[in-house]
Amino acid sequence: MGKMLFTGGTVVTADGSFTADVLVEDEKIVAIGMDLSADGAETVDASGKLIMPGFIDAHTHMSMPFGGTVTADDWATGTAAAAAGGTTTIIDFALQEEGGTLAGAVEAWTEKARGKALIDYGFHVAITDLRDDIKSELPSLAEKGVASVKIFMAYKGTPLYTEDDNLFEVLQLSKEAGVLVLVHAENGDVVAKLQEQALARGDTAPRFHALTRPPEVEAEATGRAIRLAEVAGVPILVVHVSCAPALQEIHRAHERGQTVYAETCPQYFALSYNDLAREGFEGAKYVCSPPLRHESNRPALWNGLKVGDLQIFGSDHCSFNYREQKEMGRDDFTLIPNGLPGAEERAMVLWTLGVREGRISENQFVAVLSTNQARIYGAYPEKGALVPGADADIVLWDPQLSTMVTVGNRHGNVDYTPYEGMTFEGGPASVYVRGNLVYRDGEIMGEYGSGRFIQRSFTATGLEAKV
Ligand code: DUC
Ligand code: ZN
Ligand code: ZN
Repeated sequence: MGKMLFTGGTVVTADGSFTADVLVEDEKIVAIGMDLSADGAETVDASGKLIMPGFIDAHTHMSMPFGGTVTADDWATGTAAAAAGGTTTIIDFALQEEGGTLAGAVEAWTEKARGKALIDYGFHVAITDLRDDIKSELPSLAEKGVASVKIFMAYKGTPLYTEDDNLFEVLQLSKEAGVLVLVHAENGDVVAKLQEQALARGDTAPRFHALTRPPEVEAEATGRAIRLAEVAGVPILVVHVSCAPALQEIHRAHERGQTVYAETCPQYFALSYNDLAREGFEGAKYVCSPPLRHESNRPALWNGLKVGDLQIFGSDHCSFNYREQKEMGRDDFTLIPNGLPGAEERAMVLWTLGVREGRISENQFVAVLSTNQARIYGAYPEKGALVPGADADIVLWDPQLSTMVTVGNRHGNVDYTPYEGMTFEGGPASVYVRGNLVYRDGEIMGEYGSGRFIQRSFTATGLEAKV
């Protein structure tokens, strides 16, 4: 690509909003300022639009085997959905196979993305089998630009489940290895016990998914993981915080001065336990973990985003079709694959319920969708920032856009949407990855396979990004 000049828009960053032109050349931002000269550049009229750094979604599960099946979105349809939501980079979870290596996980995920990714991407590796050779292998992950690992404290009875001793050892090793540890915090033993008891009583409907994973089970695991990180003396990141009691544990850690990062997700704001409790088997469409909560948790979560206890808003996009996939659990809620699509709706949900309702500012919107993610995950300032030298990942956000979500206007590969019939305000008019147009006015414009792997590292931030 050549040169491009975005004119007439309002630049919105994590720090402030101002009127400026943005000049792009050779996939990079080269200048931001008033009345920049076009000088042969193609001009893009951004009037009436907000010019934001491309959104980063560091929580997706594309083509991932899980719950006896594989997620419905592959790297083409999943990144198309993400792009249509203004996302220019995803960081996806590569799973270590039982008996496999961390490098094997990265290789397998590299193959999944090959020829399909429409936007840039990175990986976290989920460690599922912590053998001695894996402990020695850990530092080589960071050298590959894979600067984060995930541990599942939940899903007892599956290879994902990890005991405390292994979680603790990974935390201890993480500093030296240069990787940030992410945790899925739910007490797997207690969930398994509650599930067994529910099934024994004949409680098989989807809503028992939530009733066997109460908020306290998430809060307990969140507090435990945070304390283990404190003992190990390292930062930790808690993904998909869904409820007030779990957030309270994070807030307490911040009061003690501990470095704890935390993510929350759109489904915990736009959907609730009432959806899971819908008539018949309809609730299966809303099964994800941690589960959808009672609405009373929302004020605390909004406050967490506002004051910075929650720094990241990720989608946890983990899509399964209703037919044949969610249906696997018709007679037993524990067999419903856990996960919801949300990469496409993530920013719209946050704009509609957050910015428009005055709960967070447009700058906080950019921070939690983009800048904080880049900083915390070691991709800043190449990603997550509108500054000279950064990749020209740009969203032209149209605050006037109004979208009624229905399965037919989604860009993913799922046979339903949990947001069916909801109307969201604001949305991306066009989306550029390294200056290349990938999405405009409802249409995918980019080339599948053009997304690039991004190397992440903590050499600049030393695992402790200030956000
Ligand atoms: N939760 C989900 O809902 N799906 C994938 C994994 C997870 O932790
Ligand atoms: Zn999880
Ligand atoms: Zn997830």
